[in-house]
Amino acid sequence: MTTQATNTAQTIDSAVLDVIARTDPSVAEIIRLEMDRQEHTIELIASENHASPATMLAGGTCMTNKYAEGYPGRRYYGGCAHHDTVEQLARDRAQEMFGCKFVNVQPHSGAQANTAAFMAMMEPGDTFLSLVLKDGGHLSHGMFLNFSGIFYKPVHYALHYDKDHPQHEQIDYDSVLAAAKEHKPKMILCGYSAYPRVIDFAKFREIADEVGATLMADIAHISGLVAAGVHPSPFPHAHIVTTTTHKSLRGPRGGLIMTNDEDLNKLINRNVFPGVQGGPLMHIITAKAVAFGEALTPEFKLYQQQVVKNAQALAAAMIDNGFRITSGGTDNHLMLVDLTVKDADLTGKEAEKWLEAAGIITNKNGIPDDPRSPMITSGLRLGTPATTTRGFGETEMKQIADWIDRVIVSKGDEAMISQVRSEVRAMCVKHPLTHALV
Ligand code: DSN
Repeated sequence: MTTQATNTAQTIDSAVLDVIARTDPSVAEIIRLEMDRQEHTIELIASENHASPATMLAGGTCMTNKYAEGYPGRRYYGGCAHHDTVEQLARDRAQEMFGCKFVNVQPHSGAQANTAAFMAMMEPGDTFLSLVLKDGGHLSHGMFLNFSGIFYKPVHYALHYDKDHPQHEQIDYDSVLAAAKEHKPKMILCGYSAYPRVIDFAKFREIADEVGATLMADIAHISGLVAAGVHPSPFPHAHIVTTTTHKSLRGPRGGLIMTNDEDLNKLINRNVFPGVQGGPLMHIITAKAVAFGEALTPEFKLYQQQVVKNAQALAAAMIDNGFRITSGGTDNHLMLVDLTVKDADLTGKEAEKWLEAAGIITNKNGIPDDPRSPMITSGLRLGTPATTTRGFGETEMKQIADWIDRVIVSKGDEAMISQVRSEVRAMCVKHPLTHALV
């Protein structure tokens, strides 16, 4: 990366802030503080990333000024020619990226995508089978306060819980089959928010076929890995695939729904608009097109390979430091750290707070079968998409594991936090985001 490139990114950032500051210095200052936070802390939240300046800027253009309800060539408003072109481009790129026939690029988020997908596959009151939230599922996979638990009937499969079993804390496909046979769900859902292992989509499809269910894969977390061929694809196995666009895929905040089935595609389109959404966010669809273009490059494949190598290096270093990684390791971009083997009283809540003070951003997360509440937890979820974007490799992962260990073993000692904070800052300065992203 050249100095010229670094300067370009810094110039863009300060030019954008100057424009905002002329109208609204208060908001410009908030953005400046957040830029500084992102630049000088280590982001280990598995669902976050740093989108490129091109992606972020595309999302801040005049494309926001247009109502474009409908789809390319069939809109309810005039003046949509360029919105038709960009939406079609985003669709074409997403189809190429995931090797599928139909894509709806309009969902505002992953939860919106899942809502429309559920409506395309089921009637209210229908039963679906998913992984229970506490084992790594997602709110929109049947949590009782979410639309999915209010309007549909969730039943769940489990992970293996048997320390002596080679697949301890991994999906128990026998339990999936048994639950499918018992409950005869209309739909089976796979894809998770905190699951570190490869998902066997072919096996899920076999089970779905055996009970006459449709198969939905929510690949929100792993879609960047899937696009790069670093995790097996849910196609051709899943009938419907949903994802967010801002996690490992490194695009703007948003969602996608994909299928190979023409009839399902019609149902998906109708259920996104007018089913659950009005006017699409055309500026975000424009930014999605930019990010998908980036995801089709050879550099993106190398990036995703490094994301997995970094996760494996971080997991190994955490294990060396005496922590337990659930299921014994990771095949993807994330891991769950069981803090209790190191210290039975330690909670995810405390560890998250101490690490944030030291400039290492994580989230507390339940571990499989966690007796503690989701606001306390026995674990931390760590992920490597964002740190890999800024150019960290396996050496930095080992260093990060050592910092985490020092902060946690010190039980949040202020002097230790302050020491680690300054070392973290120095590493961030050595790997500037502005440098990495242009
Ligand atoms: N909130 C996201 C995550 O952190 O995994 C899931 O939507």
